[in-house]
Amino acid sequence: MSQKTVRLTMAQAVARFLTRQMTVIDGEKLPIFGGVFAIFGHGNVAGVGEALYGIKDTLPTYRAQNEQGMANAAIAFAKASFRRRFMACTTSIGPGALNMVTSAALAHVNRLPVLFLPGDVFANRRPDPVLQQIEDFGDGTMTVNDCFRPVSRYFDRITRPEQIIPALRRAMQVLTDPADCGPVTLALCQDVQAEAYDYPENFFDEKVWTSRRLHPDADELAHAITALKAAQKPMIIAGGGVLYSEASQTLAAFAERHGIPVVETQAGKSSLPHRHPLNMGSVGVTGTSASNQLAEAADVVLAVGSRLQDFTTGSWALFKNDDLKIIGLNVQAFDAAKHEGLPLVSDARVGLEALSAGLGSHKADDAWTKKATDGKAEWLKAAEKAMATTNAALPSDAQVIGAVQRARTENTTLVCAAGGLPGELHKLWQADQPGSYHMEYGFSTMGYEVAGGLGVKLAKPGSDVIVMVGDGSYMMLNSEIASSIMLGAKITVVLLDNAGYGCINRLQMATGGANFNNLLRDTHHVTLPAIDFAAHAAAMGAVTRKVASIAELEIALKETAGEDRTTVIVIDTDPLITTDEGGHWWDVAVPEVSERSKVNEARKGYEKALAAQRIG
Ligand SMILES: Cc1ncc(C[n+]2csc(CCOP(=O)(O)OP(=O)(O)O)c2C)c(N)n1
Ligand SMILES: [Mg+2]
Repeated sequence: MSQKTVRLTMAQAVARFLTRQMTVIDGEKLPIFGGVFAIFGHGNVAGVGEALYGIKDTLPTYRAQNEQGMANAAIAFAKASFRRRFMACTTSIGPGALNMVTSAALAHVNRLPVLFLPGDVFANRRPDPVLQQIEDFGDGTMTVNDCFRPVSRYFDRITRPEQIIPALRRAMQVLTDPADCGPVTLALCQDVQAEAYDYPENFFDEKVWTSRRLHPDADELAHAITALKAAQKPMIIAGGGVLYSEASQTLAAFAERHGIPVVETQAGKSSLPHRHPLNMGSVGVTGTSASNQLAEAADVVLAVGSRLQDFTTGSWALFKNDDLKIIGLNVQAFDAAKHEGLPLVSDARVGLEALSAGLGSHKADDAWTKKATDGKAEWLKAAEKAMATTNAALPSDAQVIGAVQRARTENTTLVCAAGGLPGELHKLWQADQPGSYHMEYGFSTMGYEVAGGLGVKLAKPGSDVIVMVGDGSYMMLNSEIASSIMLGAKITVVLLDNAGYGCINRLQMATGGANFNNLLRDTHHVTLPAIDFAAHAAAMGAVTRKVASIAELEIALKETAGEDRTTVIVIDTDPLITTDEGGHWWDVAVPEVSERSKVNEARKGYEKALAAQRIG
């Protein structure tokens, strides 16, 4: 057999292969990789660096400031693209590679595709120990990149140039698989990156990837239809899978036709427009009163594209109906069968269509649907009150959210991840378009916000990206502000400075703890830091404002809307106030013995709450 070949280094083969992977979105053929984020060091500059230079006009390389930041931006790109497109990230060996491990876990938890290409030690081991090689005393094959194994859906180490052929094929299969997709790590040994091989030319043929839609199994479908027909009080949980399946319209039609109210998880928020009469809003620990009262009573819960994490299930104490049945409509069997769920392994859109066909004209009891719409009307009043403007010197997070909400356009995408804001936003943010609410709450990684905002902007250049972030998260990772300015990718950052880790301080108080080591004033210090966040962001080139009230915030949001540069607006907020209405208990273990009476009291309350938890 005489296969045509082309002589390339392994790194050149990787680069060329990436440029040949395509997809089709709304009838338009696009490269499936939106670009490569890169921070070079000795472990990748000569091999991968030279190869990326060769393709820079086809697949752009972006220089970031921090490997975790760039990886978060890449992951946000994939999330904002509903997993239809993704990015690659390359680093040197050692610290550069390890800086991406947290992001790998973030992508793993959130089931988001991203290709990591960390450099690795010399496969030939001749210069060992190379700079930044850790040297395991008992295992000659161990390198820092082994840390990626538990947080990658597919991990491989490339120690010969031809290994990249099956590895890249497998990488693409994982990245594009709706059930298995997540981070792929190909650790590229430094010497092998530079080694040449005669690659078959057809390895670089253009390949167009389409999104696979799994159809349900006939028996699983029949069981789910029977359960739904028998339901007196059915409810739908909309998870991230609804968005990734682009099933919003189908879900709306399903809810309307069968009179079933919908509640949304953090990842699933914006599945239905907030105005939709059957959208009850957020559910669980940070749920609306409307959603949670339905969840308490529900007998059949159709969980669509949800991992059912503890914030959704109120640590499994939310659902109080003894006859509760969960139908797990999910592409991933692992999720579909959780908590004795009736599995319905399927793409969300296809699954909902099949269920609807099977249900025919079956409709939930009118009284149940009315309970839902009444509950929503009541909730909306409470939400409006929480978000109303104020003259208070230190407004609440909810009041800031109100101002941002009033300034938003139909093009706004809201980005957030950690702190007190996710809970308040989950309850209060009024999302319209699918994907206009971008919350990383699978891993809730502090520092995701700014970098994530950049990734969203790269994925949706026409979108007005608003990042809401706490002072703590900002301090952890903010340097991709500089990248956003370099790339002309404007984001608006609203920074809420409550001088510390407000939400953890509140959690500490709720579990009987003393105020300790969360708010800056409760820390061991010689001087209390008074951080000038506006000056800090301005030093990176951002347009900045420090505002003293909600009224000033509204003006600043208006004034800076036309700026073409990343803008940071800072406002001081109260660390103690949150929206009381709605919400649910969350299982955070309280010490069983303590010398502090407050802890003992909290423990009593904790044990009582545990009694409501469903086991298994
Ligand atoms: C990387 C990381 N470290 C620690 C935590 C735990 N944690 C969650 S929220 C939080 C405090 C966030 O502070 P800030 O951003 O100021 O928001 P606030 O709670 O004040 O609203 C901490 C420490 C986390 N989620 N991520
Ligand atoms: Mg804070």
